[in-house]
Amino acid sequence: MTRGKFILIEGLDRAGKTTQVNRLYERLSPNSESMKFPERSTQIGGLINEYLTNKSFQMPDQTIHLLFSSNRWERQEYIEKTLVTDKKHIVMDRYVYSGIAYSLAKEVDGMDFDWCFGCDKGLIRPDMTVFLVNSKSNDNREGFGKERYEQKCFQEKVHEKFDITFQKLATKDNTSPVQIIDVTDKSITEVEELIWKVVEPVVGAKSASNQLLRF
Ligand code: Z5A
Ligand code: MG
Repeated sequence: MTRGKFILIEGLDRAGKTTQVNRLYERLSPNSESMKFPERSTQIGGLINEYLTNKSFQMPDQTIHLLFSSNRWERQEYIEKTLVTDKKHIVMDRYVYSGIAYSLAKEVDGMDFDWCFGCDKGLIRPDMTVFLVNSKSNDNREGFGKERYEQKCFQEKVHEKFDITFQKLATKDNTSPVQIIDVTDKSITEVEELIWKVVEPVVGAKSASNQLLRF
């Protein structure tokens, strides 16, 4: 078997990403690993966690952006080993697109798309990204509002910036496609089936080589 496939689930807050990452990971088990960003268990992840959960913990917007990116870089070797050496699929919860969209939504002078993307250039790129969209607000779902970015008007801006980011990072030959899935009024199981419909052909296809895609 050639290398495993890298499937990324993105979406706004409480869209159900973690729920669906767990479902997909189980479906692909034992040939799968699940991962998430921010990966809060590392030293860098600890700083990110403090920033997200403690609103009085101050940090320049540039610094926290670079920490989110560093957090992805520190896990690259592990991602490569999992896909190429272990030949397992990875189901990922948030990654580069979240990194760019949330920072762009802050509308900080100088932090334009190129600036935000610069530090992520060269990271391993997913074979497919699934973007969960809910046309109703997710703010009634459990846990919403506890962390720094969880405010309705900010989330609307983030949605807009996700769309821009997907357009800017689209590849000409449609390697690494983004599939948008509308989860409005759908049950967890219904969403799971919609995701499986687009992911199954990707995980079922043989890779021509062990070569990984890169941003
Ligand atoms: N961030 C950033 O700024 N830069 C970066 O580079 C990265 C991230 C990587 C924390 O992320 C913050 O970091 C996030 C972006 C920023 N800030 N915001 N906002 P996180 O991923 O750690 O956040 P989280 O705490 O895990 O929340 P979440 O990921 O947004 O939630 P979710 O994973 O999408 O939802 P869930 O946990 O699967 O589900 C939430 C609840 O809804 C739960 O009770 C479920 O049972 C329920 N649920 C799920 N699906 C359904 C359906 N279909 N129907 C009904 N109920 C459902
Ligand atoms: Mg989550």
